[in-house]
Amino acid sequence: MELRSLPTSTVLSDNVSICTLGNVNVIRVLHHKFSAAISLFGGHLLSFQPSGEKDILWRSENAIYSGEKPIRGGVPVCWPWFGKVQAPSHGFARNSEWALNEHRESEEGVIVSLTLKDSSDTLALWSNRFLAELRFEFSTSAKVSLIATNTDTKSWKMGGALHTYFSIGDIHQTKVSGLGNQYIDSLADSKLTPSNGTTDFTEEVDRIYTAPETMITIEDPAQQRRIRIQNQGDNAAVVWNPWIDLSHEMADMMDNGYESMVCVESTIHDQSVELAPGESHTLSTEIGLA
Ligand code: TA6
Repeated sequence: MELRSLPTSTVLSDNVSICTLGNVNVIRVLHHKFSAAISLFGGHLLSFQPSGEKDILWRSENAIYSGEKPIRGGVPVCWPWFGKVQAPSHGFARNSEWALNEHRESEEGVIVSLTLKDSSDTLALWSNRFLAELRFEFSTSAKVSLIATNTDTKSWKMGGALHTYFSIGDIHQTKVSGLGNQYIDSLADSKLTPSNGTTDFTEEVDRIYTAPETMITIEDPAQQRRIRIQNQGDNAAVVWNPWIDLSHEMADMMDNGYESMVCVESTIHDQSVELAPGESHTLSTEIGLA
């Protein structure tokens, strides 16, 4: 799906327009340094492509743009929890319609901000009042920040993840480093397992690295490139590749989809951030080519 060529429904400025993909409204940003696309459904970054490069983000060829199910690929926003803490899995933010708050542009890049507030729908799932902002800062790299504010009169706890799907040439040649010295193995009863900080991929991987370095690197020799990831406000980096069987099981994934993607996620696991009324927390990830 070529996002650059979607028909425009509304022009917002020289660089920013709105277009439609299936049932979702997409903010498309075309700038001389990059192009990007954000779905308002989920506040979901679908594409980030520095000029002259292939997309850094992976999207499933079978992704569903119904405006009901989370989109497979890009940067799903998992919030206010990560995983199956309660239903829906990975929180409601990725299933919610976000509002465009502002967009600003310059020679250097473009900033887009979206917001999501508590509503009767969210309160039925999670009884806390909040304001969440997603701030996208695009230039030659892309920084995604999720700023959560407690607008309630009581404290609440949150987790979450910026569940980034990276596009790689060949998973069999891919190596991720900077992951730190241990991980919780979600495929082995959450066993705490020592690590040398690097992993390659020969089977399904679903790991919560609890002491990642400030810079994580994906080596992608098949596309002759290296992706750099800098996360903040997290307490873990989740690394996930579904491999063969799970790719077959997922309706919105091609059978061979696992070969060209890897997730490296800026994560708050265990609902470990507690916010008092009026307090905010920022979880971010910055991605770019080395
Ligand atoms: O982040 C890894 C993970 O939690 C895996 O366990 C895997 O199931 C994946 O996310 C995708 O979850 P989803 O709900 O999007 O199918």
